[in-house]
Amino acid sequence: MTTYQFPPSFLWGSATAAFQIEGATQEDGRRDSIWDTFCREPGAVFGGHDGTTACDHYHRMPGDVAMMADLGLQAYRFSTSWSRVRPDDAEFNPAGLDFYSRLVDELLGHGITPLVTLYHWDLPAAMPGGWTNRDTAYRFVEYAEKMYETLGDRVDIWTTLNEPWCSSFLSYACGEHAPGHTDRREAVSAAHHLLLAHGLATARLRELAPDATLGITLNQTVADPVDPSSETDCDAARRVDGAFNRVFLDPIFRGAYPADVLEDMAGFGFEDVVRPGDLEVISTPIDLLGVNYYHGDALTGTPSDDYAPTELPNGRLSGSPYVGSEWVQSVPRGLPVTDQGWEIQPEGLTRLLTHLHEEYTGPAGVALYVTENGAAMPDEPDENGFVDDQDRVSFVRDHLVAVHDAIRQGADVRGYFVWSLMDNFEWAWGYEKRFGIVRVDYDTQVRTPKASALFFRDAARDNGVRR
Ligand code: IFM
Repeated sequence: MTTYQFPPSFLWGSATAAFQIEGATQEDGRRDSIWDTFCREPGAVFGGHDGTTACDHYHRMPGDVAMMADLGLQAYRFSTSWSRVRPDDAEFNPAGLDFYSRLVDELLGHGITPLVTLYHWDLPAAMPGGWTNRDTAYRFVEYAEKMYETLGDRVDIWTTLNEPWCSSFLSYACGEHAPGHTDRREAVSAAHHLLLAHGLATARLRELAPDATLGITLNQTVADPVDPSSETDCDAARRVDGAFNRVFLDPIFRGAYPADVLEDMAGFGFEDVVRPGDLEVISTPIDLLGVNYYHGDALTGTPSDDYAPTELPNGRLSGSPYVGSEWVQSVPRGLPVTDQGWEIQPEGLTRLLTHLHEEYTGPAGVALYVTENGAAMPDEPDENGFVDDQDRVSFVRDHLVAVHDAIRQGADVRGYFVWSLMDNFEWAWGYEKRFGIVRVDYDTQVRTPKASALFFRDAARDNGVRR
């Protein structure tokens, strides 16, 4: 048994997102987000599930914060809902602002550090054109300013966007997420405007709060060729690394879209949306990079019927081709998988963090945080609702060891946020997949910490894990 001890100030937390847990979608002035309208489209979400009630966190927030405190969580990453705070793209909504203000007070009252994410996909449905409209980026800044005005006296750590790859390519090209479009030009336009929104908001928040910790969260993959000696497989890996990782990392850290990505995506309209000065704004210095890691990909450029995309429960196809790619396919490697079929690959997290540190964040003096990592597992509650999820315990433990390895190799990783605090609305999968370390009984809304929650509580207390 080895003990993996983390640096003294390492932050142990859990993460959620507004639309996935809050419910109360039509209460106290909140109005539709693009996810509310998407959920109403027949076949868009598994079982026709929606966010109307979710975990009812909007009404149960004080109890949820008390539960976090009982679990010894030191930090909580949550998102504020633009649709609750400025519904209909009009007046700001005092009741919406008040909810987040009360949440922050409750957290601080329990000694829990708040990390705010300003955008976790629930764009007000009233925004014309969504993220394909450049104006949305400027509206985002107004919203960010308002959130800072409301919470800035108590919140020090802010991230602008969560996983812009999902809110652009997965949403506008793959059709898997709201608004469910399948147009590559729209995806490129959305990606650029999201990045612009990030840069503009970061610059404005920096003016308002010179000492705040500002950043963005990206979901990242580790793209490996299936056969490292095959040129087509190596090229497939390069393309995916470009279209998934570098298309966001390079503009933020280097002020330019990567040349090979522009070449791969020629004809998708970058030249129509990128205006002079945009990249300077997008590369406004940040202090932290949030990394969401779930698994890597083994890529091949050789078409084969063996690797056909799998059908999602909502009838759509997963593994939609990455935008900008020639034919590429992520190939199963025979690794154990989660309940969503995602391969479990902890060593990928070590490689990802050290790579990011060496190539991007280290030279810029930017800290890394793992802002999401976790697994959907086929939970089986006992008669008391307790889930002995040893599979999730192993997942989290192995990934924590991977983070520890990265730190040992020099990566400046300052914290780990398990996804997720509790079972919640898993987007196109509805409530079918469970990621929580706390079980939610959706009939009664009773919360029951799983074995993984108790494991994580002990790891946070000990500032380390043993394996
Ligand atoms: O549930 C999501 C979360 O909203 C964003 N990152 C990935 C999680 C699991 O799919």
